[in-house]
Amino acid sequence: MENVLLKVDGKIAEVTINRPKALNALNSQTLRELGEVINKLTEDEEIKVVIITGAGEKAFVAGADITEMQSLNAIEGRKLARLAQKVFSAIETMPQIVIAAVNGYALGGGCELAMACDIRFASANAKFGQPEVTLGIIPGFAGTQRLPRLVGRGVAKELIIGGDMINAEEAYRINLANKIYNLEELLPKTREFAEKVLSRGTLAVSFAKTAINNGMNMDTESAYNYEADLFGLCFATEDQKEGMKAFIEKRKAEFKGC
Ligand code: DAK
Repeated sequence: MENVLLKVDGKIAEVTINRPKALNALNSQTLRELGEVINKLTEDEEIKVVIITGAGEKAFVAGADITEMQSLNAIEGRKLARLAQKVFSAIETMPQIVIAAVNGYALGGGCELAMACDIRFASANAKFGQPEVTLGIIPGFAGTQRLPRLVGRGVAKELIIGGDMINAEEAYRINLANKIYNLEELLPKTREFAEKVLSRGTLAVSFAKTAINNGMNMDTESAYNYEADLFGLCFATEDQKEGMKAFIEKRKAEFKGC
């Protein structure tokens, strides 16, 4: 693959969008490659955490590729949007925990990619934004849907309608970024968090992700029921038995992910 790099270290996979000359902008080839990598990782039961980042020190992803996009007709535009939406939904629903290490610009499709991840850690130089209206379009990779769910309707409208970029501090303040680190610390700290996730009951972690994602799209009573179902399912796992036994025996649990 040319534009997406995959590095696997034990149970952690690191996916790097690799078009630094175009600030890692997502053209259709990059989206297809990202889709292939995500599908492969989804099927890989050894992998428990996925980190997504951008190559270089300037950008996570500076958006969809404007050069490629400028000449699209309506049908081609729709096709591109469906391609990206499928890839981003696959990221959101994969059983592994996905962390975006936002190492610079996360604009347009880049901000939408970060929002499809479970958690966003940002470098101090990161900049977030949905500048689509400055190009005469609206966010089309689910930004109008994921942003209000993350930061609230009013702030999402301000960002999408105003089209301005915000810095990492502001992204942190509005809950778009979970944490801010110096650029050189971003990946080590992200890996540190990934290691922590690995030390937890991996099935429980995955169920928790599913409960939050699916429950947010249900009415509250159905969501409570759904949570109870998944809570019950935990008692069918070895991890639950080991976790509670270890607590009672005052030792650290050794989870097997089954
Ligand atoms: N696409 C293509 N190339 C890009 C790019 C992008 N999004 N962003 C940057 N580049 C390229 C620049 O053209 C430049 O290339 P060369 O001129 O060197 O060949 C190189 O990356 C370096 O960029 P700059 O020279 O501009 O670097 P600066 O530091 O001066 O500025 C910047 C950095 C991030 C502020 C600036 O590059 C910028 O404003 N970039 C555009 C950011 C942006 O507007 N992003 C949102 C894109 S719109 C759709 C659904 C969704 C979407 C689209 C369609 N469908 C329904 C079909 C999503 C849309 C978007 O994401």
